[in-house]
Amino acid sequence: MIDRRNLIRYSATTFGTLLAGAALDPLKALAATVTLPFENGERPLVKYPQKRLMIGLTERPPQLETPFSVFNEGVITPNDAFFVRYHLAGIPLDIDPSTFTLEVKGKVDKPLKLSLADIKKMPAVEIIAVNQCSGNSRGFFNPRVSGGQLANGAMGNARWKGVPLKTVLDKAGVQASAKQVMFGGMDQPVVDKTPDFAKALDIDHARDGEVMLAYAMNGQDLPVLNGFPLRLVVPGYFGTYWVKHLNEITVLDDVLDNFWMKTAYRIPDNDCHCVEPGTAPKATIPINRFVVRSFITNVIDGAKIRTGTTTLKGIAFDGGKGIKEVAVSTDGGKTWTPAKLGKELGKYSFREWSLPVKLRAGAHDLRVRATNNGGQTQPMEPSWNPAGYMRNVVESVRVTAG
Ligand SMILES: Nc1nc2c(c(=O)[nH]1)N[C@H]1C(S)=C(S)[C@@H](COP(=O)(O)O)O[C@H]1N2
Ligand SMILES: [Mo]
Repeated sequence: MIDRRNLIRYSATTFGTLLAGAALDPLKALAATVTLPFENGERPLVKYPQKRLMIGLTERPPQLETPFSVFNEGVITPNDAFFVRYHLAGIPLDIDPSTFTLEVKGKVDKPLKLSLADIKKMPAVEIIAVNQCSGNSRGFFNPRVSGGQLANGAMGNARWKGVPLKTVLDKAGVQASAKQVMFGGMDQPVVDKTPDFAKALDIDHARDGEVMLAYAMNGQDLPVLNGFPLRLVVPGYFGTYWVKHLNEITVLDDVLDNFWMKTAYRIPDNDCHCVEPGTAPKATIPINRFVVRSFITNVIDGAKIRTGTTTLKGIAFDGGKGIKEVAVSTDGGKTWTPAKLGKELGKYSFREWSLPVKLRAGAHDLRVRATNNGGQTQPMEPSWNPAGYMRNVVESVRVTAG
């Protein structure tokens, strides 16, 4: 088991030792479990360096889901509770920040090799933005689909600090033929046939000034499992583009057609990005921006609460237009009342909301629905796609007052 004192003394270069020595099977050490609200939802609670107890999805590589109660603690997700998603078992554990280099190459006039110190010398920017896995909430899909069976904890909201990707691309001098920019991290497949993880953004998106090379999260170095020492932050876009341990940026004069762009992470090419359950889409596009979502965070499904006035609270977010309105229903969606919105922390952040409601004795079906500044909202019925991406149905929280 990991010793708490070790955790406090932890440094990036000892991470590998800690993980190898202590946590390869942290699950049994604790023997505590939680049950997510779908079939086969039993999960171990696990302890990794720099993380509090998290919901364990896989061990190799470590994949951790945030316990949902964390979202009720505050609008910023603490680093030690932020979810972890990896594809490849060969994750970099012993990273020396003093020798780390980021390479910028491909269709550029001046290829670059930047140290972390070089990057930290450039003018820094900060943004509060949600990172959410495409498969967040996949476990609720009906019919079920394959992939990580996640509840609603594969998302988090943090204050990211770093340099705009544009600054670095401009230094390198992007050539006129550029179409996309490819991002590679230090993690690697452990078997040859697994394709290495790399993602790409269109050149205009990469140069929009918002996409960021981040070295800090909530005022601290990135946690190792969240991409130390440098990661891409793509505000409003699904987590798959937020490449961790980022050490290679390649400007392409073509569209990247590797496994991770051409085969995986694709959604049906239609308005709802959905198909009839059980069928395959005719045409697909790469997954991109978040759809609007909202959650009640202070009352959980199945809870017993006191009759009378309860103040419901929660969070809402979207892909970057910003939240315009949040409405709450206590009768399963028949009638709606606007909630009070919390402080605006930027259009990519979670937005808090609250509303006092009066509940008579008996069963109630609580719902929350957000609308963004683009008029987009959440459907009352879940839509389906074969990969289990982009769930954004109006969720139902059934409670009994008495
Ligand atoms: N290097 C690397 N970066 C990666 C991935 C990965 O497997 N390797 N997974 C991506 C996916 S699918 C998600 S959802 C986010 C998750 O970020 P987090 O682990 O910091 O929460 O990382 C992205 N960046
Ligand atoms: Mo993801």
